[in-house]
Amino acid sequence: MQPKRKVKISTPAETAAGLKSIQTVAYRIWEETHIGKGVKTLFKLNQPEGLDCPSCAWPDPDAKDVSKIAEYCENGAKAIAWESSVNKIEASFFQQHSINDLLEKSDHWLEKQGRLTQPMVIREDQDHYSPISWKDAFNLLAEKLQALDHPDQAIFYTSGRTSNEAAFLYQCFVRQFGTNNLPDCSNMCHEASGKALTETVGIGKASVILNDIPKAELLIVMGQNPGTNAPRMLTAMEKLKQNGGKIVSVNPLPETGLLQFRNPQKPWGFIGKPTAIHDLHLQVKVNGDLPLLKALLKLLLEAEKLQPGKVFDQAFILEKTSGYQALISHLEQLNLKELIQETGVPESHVRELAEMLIAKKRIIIAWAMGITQHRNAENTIREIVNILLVKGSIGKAGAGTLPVRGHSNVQGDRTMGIWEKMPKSFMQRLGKVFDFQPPEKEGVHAVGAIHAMAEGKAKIFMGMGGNFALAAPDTAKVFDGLKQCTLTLHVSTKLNRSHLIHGKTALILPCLGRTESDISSLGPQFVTTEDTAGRVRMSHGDLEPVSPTLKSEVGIICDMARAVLGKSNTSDWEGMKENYDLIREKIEAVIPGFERYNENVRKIGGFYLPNGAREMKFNTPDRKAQLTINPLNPTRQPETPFILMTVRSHDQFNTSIYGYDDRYRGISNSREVVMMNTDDMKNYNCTAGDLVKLTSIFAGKKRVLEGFQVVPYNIPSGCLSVYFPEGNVLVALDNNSVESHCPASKYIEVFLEKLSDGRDR
Ligand SMILES: Nc1nc2c(c(=O)[nH]1)N[C@H]1C(S)=C(S)[C@@H](COP(=O)(O)OP(=O)(O)OC[C@H]3O[C@@H](n4cnc5c(=O)[nH]c(N)nc54)[C@H](O)[C@@H]3O)O[C@H]1N2
Ligand SMILES: Nc1nc2c(c(=O)[nH]1)N[C@H]1C(S)=C(S)[C@@H](COP(=O)(O)OP(=O)(O)OC[C@H]3O[C@@H](n4cnc5c(=O)[nH]c(N)nc54)[C@H](O)[C@@H]3O)O[C@H]1N2
Ligand SMILES: [Mo]
Repeated sequence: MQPKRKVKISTPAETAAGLKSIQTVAYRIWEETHIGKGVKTLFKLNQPEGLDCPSCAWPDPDAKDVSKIAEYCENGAKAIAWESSVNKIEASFFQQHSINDLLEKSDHWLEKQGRLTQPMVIREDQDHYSPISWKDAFNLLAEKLQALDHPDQAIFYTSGRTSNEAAFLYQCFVRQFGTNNLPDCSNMCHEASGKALTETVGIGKASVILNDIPKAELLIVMGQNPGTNAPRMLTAMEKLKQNGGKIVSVNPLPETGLLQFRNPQKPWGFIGKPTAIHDLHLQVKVNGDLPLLKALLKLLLEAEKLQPGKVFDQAFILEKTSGYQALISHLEQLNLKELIQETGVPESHVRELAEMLIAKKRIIIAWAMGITQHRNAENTIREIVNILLVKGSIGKAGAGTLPVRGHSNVQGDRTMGIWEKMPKSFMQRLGKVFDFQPPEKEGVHAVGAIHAMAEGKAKIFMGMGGNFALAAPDTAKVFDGLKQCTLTLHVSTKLNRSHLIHGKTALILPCLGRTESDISSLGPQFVTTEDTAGRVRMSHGDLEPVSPTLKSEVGIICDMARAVLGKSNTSDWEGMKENYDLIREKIEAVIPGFERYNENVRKIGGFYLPNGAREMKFNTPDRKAQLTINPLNPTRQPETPFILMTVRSHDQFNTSIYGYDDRYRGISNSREVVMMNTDDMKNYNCTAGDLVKLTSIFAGKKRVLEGFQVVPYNIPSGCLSVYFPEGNVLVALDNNSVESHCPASKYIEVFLEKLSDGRDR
């Protein structure tokens, strides 16, 4: 057996960003856009009146803090270059390439072919996509939807790049059609954060804003790789360090962005001395976080007993929280040594972090997928909240919760109603404003959608952006489900695997990207987005669209709604399509916090949505923040030797694979690798480059990934790491979080078997 691409291994980088990141940006922009186009866009990026970067959801600086140079990062720039590619896919491309031919190509190759430019269809027994007019495409969709026995047989997925305006209209259309089947990428991302935070502090979003970070005395970054996935966060972390704050990372991997940083925004930042980022790294075992947090709480409690009132914020606890006594009794029953042993972290490090927590009052805890993509994710997040609450560290400057969102508008999409179970108050207002009776039955989430398709209960799958076939867990099962559908339809900018793993009939509807100008018969329109900190701002693209045939997402939804809803139509789809201010008026009428939306969003920097936790007002049933008791991790199958996590490389945006180099980790030329501890390698008689087979067994069923190359890596013994989405074949559909059904993509129990020697090849 030979690997498809032979991995090259070098020493992981010690410093994030710097000169190399500028060179990488310059190269990518040149390669994709031939300079002019991409550079023009970069200078508008994340400026108060410019474009909201389509990459991650990290907040932008306030207008007064924005320098004249662009606020961008290497990976934001790559996302821009990738979207504004000069390459195009036209009808002739599909004449040349059959589905089977395209299925042989890599995911990198598919997106690299450039932007989709015209609607395409493939019908039963055909093996090539062919062009279809917009009108016929909408009529075909209408015909298929109307032929269903019940609206719940259709599923309407959303990825997180969709604007507020498009997301609001989309959910409105779907609910008028008659279903709440609105799964989204958030179901596989921060769903657990939303749930655990809403229960404990009354709002499922971050309680801090960008300006809080430099004010914190201690920032703990858990299960997040900011250097790659939210690089602009490093600028805020650098400021925190300059103000004397401390940073602690909790991660099975020593991620480069958490070690040192050279700020590429500063004129000579890339040649001067780098800023050291973390003061302490706790190298936890995968999912060692919950016992770690409990151990920390226990150490804090011991210290509080010695110096009452000096460690805990007793006034805050008394006035603002419920559940203190129960939590204390629970902690007293736990055994510190056992907890520490479960974390995999040396006791001295746990004690060092506890000392920092004891001494500090303004603490922020940030987290991302390393915490949420676990079976017990909600428990871990509630434990994070426990620590912040006993310290009184929420609702004041420089203190609070920071779940770092992924996609650039994933938080806004949820605010707009993209959720399978929106609260009654929202549904009532929606029904009133649009004069219809919204469906009451709860819809399916992402995992539920796959079950529904696989069991034949759902027959139509529509994706508003995204790449569901690859992003979802249990690849084989998703593929089967999608293939059984009568219709699959995707509104997309680039070709991806979800277009190839298709239903009996399939449609591709190409749309404008965020970087492109969106001009209706009434003139230029802009859209709005919400970032991780809950700020809503406008975003203008100003590149010429890659093709005049493209429609905006808003335009597509309005035309679709008119075709599908026909006479039962209660909305002014035509008016809203031409004038996005009319959509914002409706959003204002339905969703609290959007008062004078059109006026406020035109102000430089936009506006913040209300956030009770930020003001120490907890919107829970007893109006207090909840201290909770969370059971320890469920026991794993004792015989499985490894826990595997799936992570992103430095050269991808989710399933969009920009290239094969994970520069910071020193892994290049291949993504088919497994990062492995050197002691484990010895035990398995493995050397670098050996090919191995990984097998996960869940509920008696085996799933296999073969031919991956071993990379010796600084990862705890007993833990392995592969890249997402390649690792998704190993994630069993029902291996998900108990409470919010987020796939446990970071907790896959596996066996490893050596197949052949790297040295022989
Ligand atoms: N350039 C770029 N930017 C992106 C994305 C992208 O793909 N590319 N994706 C966007 C999206 S949608 C999202 S959700 C975010 C994702 O941002 P991240 O959450 O940073 O992404 P992952 O690569 O999944 O990284 C998870 C981190 O958690 C660690 N980890 C894994 N398991 C555990 C564990 O059990 N405990 C702890 N403490 N740590 C663990 C991993 O080592 C890794 O450092 O980024 C967004 N931004
Ligand atoms: N094993 C494992 N699985 C995971 C994860 C993991 O860490 N491990 N992470 C999960 C997470 S956090 C997430 S968020 C999901 C991501 O899942 P998705 O959001 O479904 O996937 P993306 O890769 O972000 O989608 C990429 C596609 O979106 C389309 N696109 C890009 N821009 C636009 C646009 O402006 N408009 C429209 N309409 N389409 C556009 C392009 O065609 C592109 O091919 O994956 C999840 N799956
Ligand atoms: Mo995400």
